[in-house]
Amino acid sequence: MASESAMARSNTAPLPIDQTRAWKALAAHARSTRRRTLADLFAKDRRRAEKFTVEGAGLRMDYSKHHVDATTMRLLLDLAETAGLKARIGRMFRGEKLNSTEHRAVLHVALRAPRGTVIKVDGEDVVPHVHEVLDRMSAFSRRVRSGSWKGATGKRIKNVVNIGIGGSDLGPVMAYKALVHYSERSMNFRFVSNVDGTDFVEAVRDLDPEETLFIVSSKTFTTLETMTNARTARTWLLAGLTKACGRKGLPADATARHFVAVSTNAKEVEAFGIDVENMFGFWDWVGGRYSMDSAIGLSTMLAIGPERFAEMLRGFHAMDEHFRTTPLSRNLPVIMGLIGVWMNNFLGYPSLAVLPYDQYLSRFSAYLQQLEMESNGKHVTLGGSRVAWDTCPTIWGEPGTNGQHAFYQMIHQGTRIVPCDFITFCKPISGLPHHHDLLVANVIAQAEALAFGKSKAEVRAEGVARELVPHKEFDGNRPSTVILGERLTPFSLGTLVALYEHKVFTQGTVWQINSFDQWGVELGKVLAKRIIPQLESRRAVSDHDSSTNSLINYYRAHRR
Ligand code: G6Q
Repeated sequence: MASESAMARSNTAPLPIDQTRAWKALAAHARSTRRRTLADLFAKDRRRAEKFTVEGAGLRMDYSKHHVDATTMRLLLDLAETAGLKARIGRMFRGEKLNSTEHRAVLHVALRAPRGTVIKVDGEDVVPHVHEVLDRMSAFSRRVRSGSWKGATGKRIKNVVNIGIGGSDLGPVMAYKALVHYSERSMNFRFVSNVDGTDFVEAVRDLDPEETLFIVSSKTFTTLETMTNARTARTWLLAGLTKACGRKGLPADATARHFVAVSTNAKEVEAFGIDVENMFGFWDWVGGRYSMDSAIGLSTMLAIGPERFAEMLRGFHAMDEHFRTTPLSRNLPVIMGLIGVWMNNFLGYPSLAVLPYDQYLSRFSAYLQQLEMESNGKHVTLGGSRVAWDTCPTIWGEPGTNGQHAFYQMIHQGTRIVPCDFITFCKPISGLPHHHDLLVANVIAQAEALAFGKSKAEVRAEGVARELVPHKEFDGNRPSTVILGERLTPFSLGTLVALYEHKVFTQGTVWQINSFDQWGVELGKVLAKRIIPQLESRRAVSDHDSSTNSLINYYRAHRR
């Protein structure tokens, strides 16, 4: 079987993945093992947990509670081989332009490459540029955190508001919440993303403009939501400062003292009134959803400081190295990705719940929704033909134990199987070890209950009334993965995010799709631009379908 790179060299399209011998073998294997339960698998092999647990970069992943055996894993690894995964990992790390529809390299791994590593794009080493920006971010963060950077009226900055959306928001929000324990508690961090004006209003309602710094985070610096919020922020700031300055009048550099930008678009940044000296750049080879460790992470660095940020980058890099160098059979992101393919394509489970048992990871599932679904929610292959197999499942989840008191009912007794990723850490941050034991007992118990359930006989033996027995029975046989880290730190957060980034890469490679573009978000944006003036127009609208016309006209009649 020729790999993608061999195909690319010979200029022929790869065989569709579902036509390959490896795929067909997995389909046959799935049919022949359909009736086998997790209880059967565990009963047959006392060393099962040990055999189906892998470790890397400080994380331990137990995937023994999946419907896999040695044959399944061999066939999945054959599939990875057939898809040319190993070679493609090398191509990503070498800076090849894997994002074929945008002709871009895919180099988030360069964002955490140590100084001295050489990674070239179009013949130029990009790592020195990465470190030049990191150094500038560090110097800036030190000034703000120490109070030597002053606002226009001479007050120190106490509030940082990140304005961005999608990839320029979800990572920063998730990372701030995840690492708030390590943050500078004398400062407030807020995040504004939604064009809904209430997002901005609520974020700044108790803030003093004299003490507030806005980071406008936008790769393009043209995004409707972000630029609308940025302009509103500038108006709010200047109004507040004008009042504070009174007769002295506003200093000429007022905007520049309270606004910095993270962008690739210097021209627009300057046009907005932000000093390009205070612009932190990144590059077209960093996708938005892969950018939380680039300058887009400036709010994270301001919160936790440059040293802790560097520790987070070391965590990312540790997982990058694990992914790049470890044999596929012991490679965490590869195994995670392949198990996902097995469940999605061969067992037919259409969603994945990601359930962190760590309150600090409260936005982790939301972050992964973008990372996974924007990357792999595609129906066209790299070659441009329609895929004949399913791609990304629906990703969802909330932190445990809260989820247990909400939607776990469906996970345990619903009609659809929902595979789960449970994530937790051995050592608590809270200083309340008893709470932590309760938390961890719950995550371990959930995985056990899902896998082994409770039979009718067991329910009866508890003396349950006959008519209640069917309601209290648990089928079990429901798959889950348990990911354990030592403690939630900047380092372990980096490893965890990189684990999922490379899982996405693994799956995108098998599914033969481009995980690095996002054309699917365009159409709605274009149509909204057409509708905006129609909402404000005095004339009734009739050039859409009847539903769209009626929604627009109803809103026009009721908008004020
Ligand atoms: C992510 C996407 C998207 C992007 C936002 C914000 O991979 O590209 O979520 O991050 O649309 O874009 P800007 O940073 O350009 O404002």
